[in-house]
Amino acid sequence: MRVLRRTLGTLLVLGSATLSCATAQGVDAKPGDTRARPAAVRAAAAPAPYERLLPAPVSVRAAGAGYRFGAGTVIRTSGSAEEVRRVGELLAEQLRGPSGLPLPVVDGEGGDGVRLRLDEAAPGLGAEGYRLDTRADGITLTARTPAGLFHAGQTLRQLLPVGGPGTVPGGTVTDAPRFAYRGAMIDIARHHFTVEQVKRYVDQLAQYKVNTLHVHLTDDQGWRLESTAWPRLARYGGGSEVGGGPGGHWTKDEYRELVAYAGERYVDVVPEIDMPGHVNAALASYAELNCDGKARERYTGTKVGFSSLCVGKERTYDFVDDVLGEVAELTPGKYLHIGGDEAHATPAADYAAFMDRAQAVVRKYGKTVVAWHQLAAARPAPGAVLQYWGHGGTPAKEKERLAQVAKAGHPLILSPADRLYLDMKYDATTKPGLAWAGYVPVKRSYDWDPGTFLPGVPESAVLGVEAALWTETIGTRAEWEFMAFPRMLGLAELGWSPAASHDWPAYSRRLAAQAPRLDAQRVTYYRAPDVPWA
Ligand code: IFG
Repeated sequence: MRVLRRTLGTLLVLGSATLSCATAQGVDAKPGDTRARPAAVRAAAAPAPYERLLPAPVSVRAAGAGYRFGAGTVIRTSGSAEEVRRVGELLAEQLRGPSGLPLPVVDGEGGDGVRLRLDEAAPGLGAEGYRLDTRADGITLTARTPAGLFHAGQTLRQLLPVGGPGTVPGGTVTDAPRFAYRGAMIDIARHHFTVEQVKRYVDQLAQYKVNTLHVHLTDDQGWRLESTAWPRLARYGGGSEVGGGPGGHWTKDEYRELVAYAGERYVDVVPEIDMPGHVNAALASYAELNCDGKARERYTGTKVGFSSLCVGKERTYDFVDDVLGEVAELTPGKYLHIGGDEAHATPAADYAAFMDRAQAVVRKYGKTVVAWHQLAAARPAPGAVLQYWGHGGTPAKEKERLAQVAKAGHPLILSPADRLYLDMKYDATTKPGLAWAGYVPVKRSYDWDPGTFLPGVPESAVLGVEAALWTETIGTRAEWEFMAFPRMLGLAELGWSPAASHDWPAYSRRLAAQAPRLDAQRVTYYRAPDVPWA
């Protein structure tokens, strides 16, 4: 990793192993060699747009004249696949914003403007990377996949003033993500949220190259997804939520709508049906699911760990098979999350036996298991992914077990509660949220390295990172956005940017520079005191 340290103390990372060939043409970082220093570096004034990019790209080479982006700009998708044209249309819509710039999307490479080019042979860009070349006559986005072109477009958005014309300085951004899985979880079970509200979150996540939305669909307080085979789950079990509100649920069509919307923005939806614990809504909906044959009352409190499916009853496995089969049918992505956390009302041997069967069902429907890391104490199925949600107080032996499981070939998603649980208060002044894992200020949420975080877990075993927003205390979009932003941008950076670009002072300045964009999008983010907002 070659790094050019700027006089302003900002890290501009030049190249990484995956992009070595791309940076072969990159700047050769010999201290003092001003010729090699990108124009953006020489401009010691306010940081050039390249300096503000979040997540930080792998390499930036600023040079040459810039491109005037404005009323005359055309978006060109050169005779490519229909999907590239769709990316072009979506990018035009995003770049237009409130400005009303025409930005027609035309088919055909020639002429100036913003060109989207698929190049399967583009070196070192991988499945999501891109190159963004800006010269006086236009801007060329190159990627091996439409996802890469989409990500290039999100970078271009940040190189322009919010929603309007402007000049993009000449130069080349070459970029690719550090981790494959960059996720956000939203709990719509404790408090019901609509598909429209979740779509807005998808827009915000995709803007920062987050590529996975994990939806926690079921819990003690509510079942939020329609089931054909077990209709009372949503119709009755969805009629409650924390605090006693009306709750609600999504029809299958609404769920399909969210999956499609997210897919167009290269965000994969991972559904979670939590089991064998966190199931009171199901036990309230069907007496036959209870060991004693009696339906439970619906629950509107915030306790956890008191409910369990009846592991010894065969009817339970009809339920598991039907529900997971229906969810798998709605899931184009590879992952299906079966929860597995806080099964305190399920004896350990029963838990292991249950999870063996539940994992086999997931596999039968062609999906890959994701489960909370408690599965490590049972028998993770081959290829199962474990999601770590431990914290400073998690016993060492629990972490050691995780390292063993990782070594046995189970990828980990890191969601440490004292870093990435967005329902953790920022500090004592935070109104919503909880504090059982301690306060999580913006800096603490960002300032750690997933590649070295868990002892004995090498970076190669880390599939990625995910920030989870549990909604026991979050009932409105304003509270949601207050807790999720700006910490979600730290997740985006941890998941995408090279380890060597990790630097709180530089990151905090780039984060502060996102304020006009967040303001324009009316995001009710927390202007945290540990961020140098303008
Ligand atoms: N832990 C529970 C969540 C939620 C959370 C609130 C997990 C995996 C505490 N399980 O996190 O259901 O109650 O911070």
